[in-house]
Amino acid sequence: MAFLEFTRLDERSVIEYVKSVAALSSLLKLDDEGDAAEKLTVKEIGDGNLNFVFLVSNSAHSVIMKQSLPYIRCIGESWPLTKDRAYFEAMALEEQGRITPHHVPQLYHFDPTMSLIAMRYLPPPHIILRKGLIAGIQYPLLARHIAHFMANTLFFTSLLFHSTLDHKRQVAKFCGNSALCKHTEQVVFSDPYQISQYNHWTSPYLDPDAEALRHDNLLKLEIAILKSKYMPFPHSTLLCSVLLTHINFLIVFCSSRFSEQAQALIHGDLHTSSVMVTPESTQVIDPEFAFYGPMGYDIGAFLGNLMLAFFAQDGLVDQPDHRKAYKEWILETVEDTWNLFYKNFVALWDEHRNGAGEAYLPAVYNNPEVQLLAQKRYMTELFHDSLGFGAAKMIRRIVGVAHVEDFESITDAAKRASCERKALNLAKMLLKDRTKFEGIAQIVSAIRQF
Ligand code: ADP
Ligand code: SR1
Ligand code: MG
Ligand code: MG
Repeated sequence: MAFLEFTRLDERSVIEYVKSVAALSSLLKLDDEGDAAEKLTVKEIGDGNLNFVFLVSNSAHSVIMKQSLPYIRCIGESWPLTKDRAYFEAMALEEQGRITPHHVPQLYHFDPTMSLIAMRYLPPPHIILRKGLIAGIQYPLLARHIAHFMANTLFFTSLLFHSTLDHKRQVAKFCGNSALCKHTEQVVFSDPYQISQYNHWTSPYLDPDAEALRHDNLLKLEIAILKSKYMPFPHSTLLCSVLLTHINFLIVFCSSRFSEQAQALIHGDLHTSSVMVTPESTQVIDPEFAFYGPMGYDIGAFLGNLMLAFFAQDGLVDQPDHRKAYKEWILETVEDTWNLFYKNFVALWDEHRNGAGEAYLPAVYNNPEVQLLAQKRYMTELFHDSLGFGAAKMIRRIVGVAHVEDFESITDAAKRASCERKALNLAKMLLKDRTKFEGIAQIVSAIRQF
């Protein structure tokens, strides 16, 4: 069978597909003498929200085949979403794999007609990090690895490394991923703060909390500022004018803060289900939301999801004390991730300050005091962005369309709501007061108080 037009694959047709592609046949040694071809097994293992994932194996090798259909898997055909997302995922896997090969599965093959990616299978004991966090497993290298992944992918795709022309070329390569950005604008930055048919929460316990979000104008202002950093300029201008008609007294403040940020190639969905781990290995998967956006969106996604895991712990065990040491480990990981990210990122900046990056004049780098000031300012703004985006990601997972297994696996609804409320209150505080925090240690202290 030739796959000349888009065809939805199933466990049977995946085998036909693999046989029709030389690169995959060769990986699986299908043309060799012996019984590898006959023993090919296929299993659909997708447990994510959007796509279908097949594990194809035989005695020679195992390959992951990920296909995007023109809708959202966890909702169904009633919510269309372009299948072109596979193209951006393939490009991002390639780019991130080039920058941090030890933390990204190798891309074997991409078929734009079939919206299909073939990549390296991450074998057991790799599991999805979120599942490891629910099971109470510690990963001693996680902070170091994820900080390395984020510092390198973000620095090497930023204007601190790129010339302005290269940067614009790169931005253009990913700007077509606008449908996925639009989706995020809706489910992360808009719906949790308004009535939406997709929103849900642990009702009736969190009914007043969800309603309070919809009436909190200051929170809506903060989320609008972050949304405008996330999305392209024409939208942010529009958003600003809409907002201004409602909150006139904030005109001056608002117009000085609104700006779009094509800061770096971001993963775009870096929650704890986009990371697969063993105690020795950390692998980042699923970058289908990748585009040139604000760095803080990735850092915040990761930190915010660790915080969700922290607040879920008390609901996952009978006695809160049972996970005391584990909760401490999560907090250490939050702190280490930011601190190591900071250290790695600034080290890359120092190392490449005489490179092609044009964001700062050589005069800035030639004066140690000014250079230090420039770096301090940059990193402080990034820290505050990360806190804001992290808070937004926490809120959307409690009252928005897509929730997280950390809380969903707490069967007692009253207990679940109590854990979710603490996370929600922390997130609201972070969103409003993020610029008052000077370092990650203060955030950890604040988390302890909830
Ligand atoms: P979605 O975009 O639908 O969220 P993911 O890329 O997150 O899809 O993949 C869904 C699931 O498939 C993951 O949670 C993981 O269990 C499995 N998976 C995806 N990629 C790999 C891989 N390279 N190796 C092993 N398992 C994988
Ligand atoms: C219907 S929202 C589905 C969510 O899953 C993905 O992983 C993204 O986070 C998206 O927002
Ligand atoms: Mg996923
Ligand atoms: Mg995905």
